[in-house]
Amino acid sequence: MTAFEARREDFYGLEADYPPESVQARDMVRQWVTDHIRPQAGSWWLEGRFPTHLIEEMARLGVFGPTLPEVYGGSEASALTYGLMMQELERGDSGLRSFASVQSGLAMYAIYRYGSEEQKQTYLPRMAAGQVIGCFGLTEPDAGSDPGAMRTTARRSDRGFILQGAKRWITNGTLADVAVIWAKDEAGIVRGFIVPTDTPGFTAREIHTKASMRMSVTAELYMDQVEVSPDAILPAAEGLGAPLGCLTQARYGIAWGTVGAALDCLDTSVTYTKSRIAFGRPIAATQLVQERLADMLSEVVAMQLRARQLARLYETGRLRYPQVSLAKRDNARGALTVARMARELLGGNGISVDYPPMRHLANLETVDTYEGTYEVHTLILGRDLVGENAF
Ligand code: TGC
Ligand code: FAD
Repeated sequence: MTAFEARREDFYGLEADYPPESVQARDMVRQWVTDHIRPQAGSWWLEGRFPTHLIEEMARLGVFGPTLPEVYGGSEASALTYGLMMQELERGDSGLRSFASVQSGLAMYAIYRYGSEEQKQTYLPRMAAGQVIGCFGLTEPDAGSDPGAMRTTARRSDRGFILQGAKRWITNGTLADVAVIWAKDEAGIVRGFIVPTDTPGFTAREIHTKASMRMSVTAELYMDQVEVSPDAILPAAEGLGAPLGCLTQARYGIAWGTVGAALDCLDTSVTYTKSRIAFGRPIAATQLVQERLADMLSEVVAMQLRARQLARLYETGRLRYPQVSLAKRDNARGALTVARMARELLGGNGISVDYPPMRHLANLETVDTYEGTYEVHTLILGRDLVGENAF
């Protein structure tokens, strides 16, 4: 890395406080993404294909459940290390980070936080190894921002529980071996279930119409009288707070991941504008282009500071979910702003997947929406400020 590159990557010198193991994990993931993802990302994105052949390599990098105890296949990594891993995956493509976020922050975390000891031992080590893929079914066709309005039901049967309903926009839905499904019981209380996706009555159908997040598999799930055994229920999950607790983990990963997408856009813009000649000189030597680059840097630094402080709060047990909402909301929006500026600076080339900004820009439209839209996080912050629920 040249001195110029190092400066824009870490303009405020945050890395000086990073422990060596965090830097090492970040660099390892970054190198892997450079070697295995970047060269193909544009074509996989156009084809609408997730590189499933790389799942086991991702597992070897340790990006699935890294913060979990070793006994469950984790490496007891810090929140900072986890964040930096997500940053490097999303530098490659938001779909790659999404795959890891859903596997780790949503599916594995749900089992770790709300599962029985037997469920943890059965699933977590194999999920960390990439041998079992998970998905997380909360959103429904008619319940997205307001998951409390879900219609999927779980009623007791002689042999366990019967699930009935549909989920929509489920990342990894057709790749998953197990789905963590959220459903209301007879009393209307939200419960979580680990559902093997080969259970009779369970169908996953891929959504092929996406113009965003194309390197990620997204699906609809249908459950028609799906009967699961009594030990499929997550015993410690009772009420909407349980799935929302999982969202806090994934939103934390997004706060970091978006920094990676923004850094990639900034890097691409600097390199491109230094070599692109117009009116007899590099466009980087014009004032308007430099202003644009400075604006991008300013946004990136603000995003990095939010993510870094979030890691500190997490590691010291002081993290409150509205703080995560602020970082998710503003980092997703910040990355979108940076990607849009990068796309403009690349002119006509900016709309081609031969360069990353348009791909990041399109992906970030999803990132801005999923895990709580900009408006939802605004209202979470409003409620935190004034104590009034305005949803
Ligand atoms: P509300 O009354 O606010 O909350 C019910 C209970 O849950 C608690 N809680 C949370 N706990 C932990 N983390 C959070 N983020 C929490 N948010 C709320 C809350 O304290 C309460 O506990 P208790 O003990 O008092 O009962 O419930 P509400 O129905 O008013 O919900 C409001 C709202 C809008 C905040 C919530 O429903 C929401 O966050 N909506 C957005 C839905 C969303 O983000 N869906 C994401 C689906 S998953 C996904 O998109 C995966 S993308 C793939 C990837 O990550 O890459
Ligand atoms: P809606 O809730 O219908 O919102 C539509 C618009 O109305 C938004 O702009 C919203 O901000 C606004 N709005 C809603 N309520 C209010 C209000 N009170 N005040 C002001 N504005 C409001 N979900 C999962 O469960 N698992 C997954 O793995 C998953 N992966 C996803 C992958 C992709 C590619 C996408 C696109 C989505 C994914 N989601 C997943 C779903 C995602 O979380 C939802 O799309 C998101 O929460 C928004 O819900 P919705 O699409 O139903 O929009």
